[in-house]
Amino acid sequence: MNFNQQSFIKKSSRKGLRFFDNQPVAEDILSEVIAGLSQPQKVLPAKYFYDEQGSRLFEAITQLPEYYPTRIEIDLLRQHKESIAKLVKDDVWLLEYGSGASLKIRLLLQAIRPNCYVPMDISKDFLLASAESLMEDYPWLDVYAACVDYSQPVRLPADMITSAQKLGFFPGSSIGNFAPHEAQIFLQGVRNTLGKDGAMLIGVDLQKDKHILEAAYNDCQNVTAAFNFNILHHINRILGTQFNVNYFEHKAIYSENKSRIEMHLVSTMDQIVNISDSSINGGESKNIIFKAGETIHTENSYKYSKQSFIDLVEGAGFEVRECWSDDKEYFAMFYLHCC
Ligand code: AVJ
Repeated sequence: MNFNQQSFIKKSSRKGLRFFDNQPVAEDILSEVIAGLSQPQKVLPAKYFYDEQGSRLFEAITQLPEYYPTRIEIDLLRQHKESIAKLVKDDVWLLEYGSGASLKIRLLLQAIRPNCYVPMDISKDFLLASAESLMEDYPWLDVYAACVDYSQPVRLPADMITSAQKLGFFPGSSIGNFAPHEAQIFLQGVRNTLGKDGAMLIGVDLQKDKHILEAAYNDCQNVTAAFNFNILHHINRILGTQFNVNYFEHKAIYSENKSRIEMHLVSTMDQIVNISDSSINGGESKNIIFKAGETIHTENSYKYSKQSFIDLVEGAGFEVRECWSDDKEYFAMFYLHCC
């Protein structure tokens, strides 16, 4: 990722909103997409679901009857927000990874009243729009938005470095998008960003019956399918490729032995998709060949037991201070402290 610091710190036109713009550039996206689609099992990084349309589709998913994680997590935040507020210091900075619509954070703001809220998301327009409406509703809140790809090491600008306590917020079981070994590396990076006195509030989807899991990713209204197809629409728009989504089908299955939901796009026929963008890299071009039935693996969503998740976070330099979950133990929220 190539960038120099200065040019990215902007004063958004929106009143008092500080904004750090480090959105990935097309070059990097092109080489990442070509690399992924050139593998024996074709893959596309899940982060490319999230253009503005993708962020909206995900918000729609969170409203679906089959998609239980968001509802349970919101209940847990409502129930325990006072306990969480008692655990953090008055001048805390709240750093949210993958903030999306910044809806869940609203449940904590009044109780915690952070000194500064730092929403981080790869979807720039959605991030800025969400930050703006938050500032309208919470005029006392200082917001410093950061358009970043948090799956990569994030180097925050100097004026985002503070001696105040930092509370990381990573809801929704987005940690599940990382394979466990990658999740550990990511959490170690977060641990370093939060510092010795830091803390982390993280939501994780727990292992459960396969049918409940598969229903959550194969909803009757096909919103998840639309979300899955959107990765092709997004790539077509930014790289000028000609993927025809009608030549693909949505598939989401639970792998018991890998303890993960896998989402795929299945090619319904033999087809060739050319990936080249003369304006990028002097016209790097490649034909991607699909056989009928071949898939693009678009997302993993790993599910944990409470113990396997405790092992993961302890291995990344955190200690578990609190754990809250619903009666059916479908979803858990952990409050961690940096060791
Ligand atoms: C945002 C990654 C937590 O894996 O459950 C929802 C994304 N994918 N439906 C998840 C998603 C399909 C979601 N995360």
